Amino acid sequence: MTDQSRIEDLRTAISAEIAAATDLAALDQVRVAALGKKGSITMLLAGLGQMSPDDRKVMGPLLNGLKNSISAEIDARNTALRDAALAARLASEKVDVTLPLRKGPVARGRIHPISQVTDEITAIFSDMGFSIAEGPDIETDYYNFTALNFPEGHPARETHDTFFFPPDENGERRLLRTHTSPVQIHTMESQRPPIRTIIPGRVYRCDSDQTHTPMFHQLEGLVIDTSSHIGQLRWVLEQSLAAFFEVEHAEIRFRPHFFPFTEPSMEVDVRCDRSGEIVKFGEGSDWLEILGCGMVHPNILRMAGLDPDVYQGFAWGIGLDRLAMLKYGMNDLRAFFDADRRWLDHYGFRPLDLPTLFGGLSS
Ligand code: 2NL
Repeated sequence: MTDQSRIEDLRTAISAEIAAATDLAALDQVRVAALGKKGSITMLLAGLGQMSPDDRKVMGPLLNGLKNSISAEIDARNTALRDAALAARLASEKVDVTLPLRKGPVARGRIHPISQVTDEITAIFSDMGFSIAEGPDIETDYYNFTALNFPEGHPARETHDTFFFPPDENGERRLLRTHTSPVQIHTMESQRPPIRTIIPGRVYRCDSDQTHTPMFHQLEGLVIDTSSHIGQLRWVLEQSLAAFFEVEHAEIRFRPHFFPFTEPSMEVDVRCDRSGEIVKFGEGSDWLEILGCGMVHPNILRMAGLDPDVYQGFAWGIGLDRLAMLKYGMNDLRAFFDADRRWLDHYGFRPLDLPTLFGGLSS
């Protein structure tokens, strides 16, 4: 075999390796094996020094030609592989700008019906000049019961109905508030009349069945002034119920009742029509119990530092969960607390459709 054909065989072998390299790392291995410090072509070139001048004259050009052409082949393959890699990346990262936009949180998110109803009632009472107050879910026995004229031994003070925490080092048991009334006591203690406030919030009772959940939502209202009276209470309730149910007129009737914190105490029914699928308010010959109310008990005013011979007040309490069910036609209370996206997609409200009196509460 001549030197020339040995060089051609080597060229053919390296060329095949170059063609077989499918990525840049593999191609670099071929380059090192041929042209690196100990590469096959490098070693042959190094052998030129030991040759006779005649042999060197023949082999020198042949080997240098081999080196140059393999170098050029590697460069060409390198360029081709880079181009292919770039083309693949461009293809895989292609963005179709004609696709519709994915909806953001503002478009996809939904406001829970309880939040919606709270916002609606807040808008109604803000318009009437009421302020909105909030307070802690964890309360003391004093603010939840004593200051509200619950006598010692009242059934609501039993562990049976109320979630109590273990007693602290002074033997005092904190509890989860069973109504929002403690916030009204804090309000009476911290500001002078006239007071016109509503308090929405979570309340807790040891109760769980088809129509009761251990946590539910209440909204209470409190008005205290030197001449507050039942006629004003009736007007406030009728106006706010008509606004809430988005009807011209909401006729109500008072039935005598008992609450420890009011005297006299009344339960309130609202006129409605229950002959169809959904309850219609402001018409019909039926009555639906909707809330409880009364004139603030003098003991409560006294305990809060207000003279009952100077000040009088009225208060009411209403369940927000049932109110939401009545207005928006939901029949299972427990679905409120399931956190089921499908339910919320159906019954929830769009976050930017804020309820206002001028823009419509629920439109
Ligand atoms: C209901 C209706 C009611 C009140 C809550 C109240 C608060 C203070 C003083 C007097 Cl600080 N009253 N709130 C009044 C009447 C009814 O809630 O059905 N409750 C069980």
